[in-house]
Amino acid sequence: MIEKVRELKEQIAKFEAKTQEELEEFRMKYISRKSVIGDLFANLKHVAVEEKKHMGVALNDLKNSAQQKFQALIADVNTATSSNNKAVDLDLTLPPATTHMGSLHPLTIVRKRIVEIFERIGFNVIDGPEVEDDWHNFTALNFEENHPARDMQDTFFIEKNPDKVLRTHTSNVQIRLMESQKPPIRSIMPGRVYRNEAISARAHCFFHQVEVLYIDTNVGFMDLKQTLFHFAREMFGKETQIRFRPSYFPFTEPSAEMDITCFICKGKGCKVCKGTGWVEILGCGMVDPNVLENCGIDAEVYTGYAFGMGIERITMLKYGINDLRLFFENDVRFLRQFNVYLT
Ligand code: 2NL
Repeated sequence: MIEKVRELKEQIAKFEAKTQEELEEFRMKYISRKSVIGDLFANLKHVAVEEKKHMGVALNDLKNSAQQKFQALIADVNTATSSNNKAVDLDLTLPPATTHMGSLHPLTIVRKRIVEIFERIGFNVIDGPEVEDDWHNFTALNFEENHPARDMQDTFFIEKNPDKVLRTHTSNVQIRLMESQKPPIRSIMPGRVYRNEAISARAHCFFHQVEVLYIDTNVGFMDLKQTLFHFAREMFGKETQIRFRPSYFPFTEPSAEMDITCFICKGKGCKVCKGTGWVEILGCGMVDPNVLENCGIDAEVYTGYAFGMGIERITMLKYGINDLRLFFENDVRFLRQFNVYLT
């Protein structure tokens, strides 16, 4: 029997396994209850008393080496099978797996571009409150007492404080700036504004605006025109032409609306420009002297221009978006399309 134990020990030491099947073979042969070692343990009762102790020790030793070998074989088989797979799957010449990048919201892309254009020619960005008092949102801007914009139908009022409204334009920031800072002023104010409107494809209860203000001595309409011409060419391309149509705003005099040649059809006439070859992009004018005086700026010494544009409108034109609601629903199928920074 001791000879048998020695023989088995040798077999176990020599055993090699590369597959799960070979591993199972080892288990059946040397580990399981019905293995040869199990049989030897069963035979122990027939062994003579004086040899029993010696045999028991030898069998236990055999059992332990079988167990240890089994663990080692498990490790061997694992590395053998996984390194086989790796050798097949691993192609170091492949490009890395794509990671999903987030994208900027289209309104953010356009706002950043507009701001960048004006920062480059010396304008600084100013921010201000979205909940504003009547003075900074209406009165200082030369809105008449009974102007329709002051109506509940058009403006959101704060219930607990009838003097407070959700600003209807970013001009409140300009008023605060002119009240607190002497000219020259060259600033750009991007921000969210609110109007009490029913939500549709063409209107929403909030949207985004950029307004620009320039106050100094000797600022004239030609400065306004040249700045806007520069802006139009930077924003919509070098070939872009501009034209002005007379308009009216309470806070500017004279006032105008600016059109650019349609950048889709290059002025030939298409759906975007409704066949006219021109699209309206902003309102502008020379700051009304009353507004300057309201802010403590001497209108005999200083003049200025201002203009404002809706970011949604510019974005819709630029990307051919036909429904305002898409901007605010955060549908990833819509947002995902803007993972390129278009200029
Ligand atoms: C538009 C037109 C405009 C202004 C905004 C302005 C501000 C001050 C004084 C004078 Cl403090 N003007 N802003 C001027 C002309 C037009 O916006 O269509 N916006 C979407």
